[in-house]
Amino acid sequence: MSTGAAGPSGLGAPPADDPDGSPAPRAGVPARPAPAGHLADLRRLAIATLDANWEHDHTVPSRTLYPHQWSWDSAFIAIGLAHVRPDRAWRELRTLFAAQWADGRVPHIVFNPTLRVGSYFPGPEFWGSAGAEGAPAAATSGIVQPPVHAQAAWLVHRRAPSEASAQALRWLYPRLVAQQRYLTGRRDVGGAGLAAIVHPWESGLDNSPAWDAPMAAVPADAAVMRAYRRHDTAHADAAHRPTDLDYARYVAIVASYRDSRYTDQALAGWHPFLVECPLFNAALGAAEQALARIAAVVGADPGPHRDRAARITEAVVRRLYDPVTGTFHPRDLRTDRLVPARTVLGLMPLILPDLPGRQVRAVLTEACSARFGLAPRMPRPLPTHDRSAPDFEPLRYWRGPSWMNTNWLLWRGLRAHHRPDLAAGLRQSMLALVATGGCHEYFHPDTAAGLGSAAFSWTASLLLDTLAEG
Ligand code: 9WN
Repeated sequence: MSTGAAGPSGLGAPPADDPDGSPAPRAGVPARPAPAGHLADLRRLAIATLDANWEHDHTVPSRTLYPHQWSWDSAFIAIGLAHVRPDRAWRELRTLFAAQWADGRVPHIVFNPTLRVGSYFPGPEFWGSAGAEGAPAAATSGIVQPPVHAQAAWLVHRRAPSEASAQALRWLYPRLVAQQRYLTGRRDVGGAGLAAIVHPWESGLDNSPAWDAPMAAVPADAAVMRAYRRHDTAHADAAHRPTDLDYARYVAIVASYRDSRYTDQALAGWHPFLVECPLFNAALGAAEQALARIAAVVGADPGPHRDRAARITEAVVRRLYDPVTGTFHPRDLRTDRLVPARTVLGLMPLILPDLPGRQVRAVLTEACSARFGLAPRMPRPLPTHDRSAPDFEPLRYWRGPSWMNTNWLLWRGLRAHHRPDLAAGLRQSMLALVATGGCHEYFHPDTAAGLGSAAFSWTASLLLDTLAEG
């Protein structure tokens, strides 16, 4: 596979394998603002990437690695499409929500039935959604991803409000409400008003060190993977992906849930992985804030959404904030303890607009520490894991590399909490990242070398949003 950088030189034919020739800024050297012409090139690259990944009624995250529709990808993608193809932005969200289950869950993958068996592992035959009560006609997975969709719908509408966008919101609103009801109802395993995730894939940060402790308790043997064919390692460097032992556990957790026909009843009694994740639950609270705004447009009452947002924020602080470390951690519901790893997940509650000042200050201290390197002038965006941790791995997926979506969420949080100085530094470093590495899936946190898929949709779409809102 190519891990070569794909800068904005390959316009119209995304992405070129060669870098644009500009030297990668060295760690410790602040990125210089890109000249305007350069920014126009970046924008063209992003649009070409999204156009190339458009598939009839949705956007694939990547043609090679992820050829179906993914839930939180579609939300991030819609946010970028709103700047250039607003009709597609709404189509993206409608297609995803057309596959919502009767209980309100929005599946993390909607499978494209025209693709051959084996185009992704685990595919529809493994998930077996057709056998589950309330599953849609389309084949889907049975798990979810962070609920960033209400925020996406609000941002798409806000970018170009029109009768058509108000109509799209009217269609989406009850579905978004049902999604929240599912997560705060059936998924409230801990009884505190937060949602539990039942699989690391539900976090979106699949192999984050945050999941090492809860995953260690899941019985599995890497040899199980001999019975399957992993699709990802045929398209990406195996050393940059989760291990076979990770996959053996992923498969075991899916099998546990699937064999119970994806019921959420009495999960605590039988399911091997149950965690309250700070990013997931911050998204849950931010979704209620977005729903309050959407409610005002569609003629519903915003009040209950504001109340729910306040309750979720309070529970995130009470359950997931550790005053000793000064950051947020996932809570493992099987042990009722906080997971000690300090990952980028711990910074994500900053997206909650009503996060109390004490926690805002703590998150900023953590983000600005040498662990993550946030600053008004910074060479690179934040990595996904604490740089000083012994298990920091700069090349392996969510265990160190920089990703656009976590940085974009933090950037939004900084603006919501009135830190334009830090938001500007982060924005500049995000633009420099893609200018150096191209629209890759993730990046080496020091060199910005592109890793994983070379034409990744949410990198492109969030780049468009970052460019537009300087
Ligand atoms: C499993 C599609 C998805 C993202 C996730 C990312 C990765 C899948 C995989 O790709 O996960 O869902 O096969 O590794 O971790 O965040 O939504 O882009």
